[in-house]
Amino acid sequence: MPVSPRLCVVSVVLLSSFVGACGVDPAELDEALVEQRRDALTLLNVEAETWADGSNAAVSVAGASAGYALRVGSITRTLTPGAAGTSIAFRTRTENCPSGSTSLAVKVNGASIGTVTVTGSTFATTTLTASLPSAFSLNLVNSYTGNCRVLLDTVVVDGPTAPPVTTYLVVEAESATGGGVSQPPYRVFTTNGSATASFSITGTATYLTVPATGVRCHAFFPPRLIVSVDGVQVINQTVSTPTTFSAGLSTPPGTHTVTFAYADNYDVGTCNSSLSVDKATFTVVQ
Ligand SMILES: [Ca+2]
Ligand SMILES: [Ca+2]
Repeated sequence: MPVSPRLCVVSVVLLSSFVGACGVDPAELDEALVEQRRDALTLLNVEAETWADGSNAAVSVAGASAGYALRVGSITRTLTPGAAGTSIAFRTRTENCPSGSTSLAVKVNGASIGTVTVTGSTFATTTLTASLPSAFSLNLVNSYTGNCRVLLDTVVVDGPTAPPVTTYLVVEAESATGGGVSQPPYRVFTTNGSATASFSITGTATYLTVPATGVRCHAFFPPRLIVSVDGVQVINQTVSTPTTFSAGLSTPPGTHTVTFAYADNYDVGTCNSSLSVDKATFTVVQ
């Protein structure tokens, strides 16, 4: 979900990742928030009864998805999941099997990928792991004897699990309120003080970077940057040259505050010690 949609500009930056900017004040935005949806794991989900033909009947059966299953003898169908799959799952049950079980031999493009053992008269799912192309011929052969049959309910092809979606939320220090003054791209503090901005995230913030620089007037008293999230210090560093500071986080979804603070101001004569802080960029994992 977008972060504070009313305050964010949306555009696609990269295919596989997103860069976001979302300050408290829309006028402060200088980057874009974009978002990537997690790809669906399931590539294809077929109601097997739709494959019915003269040899394999669609039968109404309690507990079946969509109310029907396919009474399978021997059948070959083309499946087109559209992307490489990693497994195929069969939801099956037996029908009229004196011994309580039977099996389905499974071939993909003519090569065996395994056997589905079918047991009992309630539906259960068996998953075969296989490297599946984006389109393939699926062949099923029931090993039944006599009246023992397989009722096939659904066939599901899954692809690899999509990686977590990462977004980046930028809170400009200029958009914070409190001490210091806005001198884009920085908020500049010339006396000790702090400024705070709120931000909202729909995922977990796992990392924070804060670019800053400072003017040092005394070797022993360099400017100090303190960054807090929800009032808890996460960065406390001296800074007198342009530096990007970072910290690991575990900030849950919701609305939070980030505070940029300047400490250890130490002026000498006409030298005016200061801290310039640019922004806080949060890595957010959905
Ligand atoms: Ca079904
Ligand atoms: Ca800035």
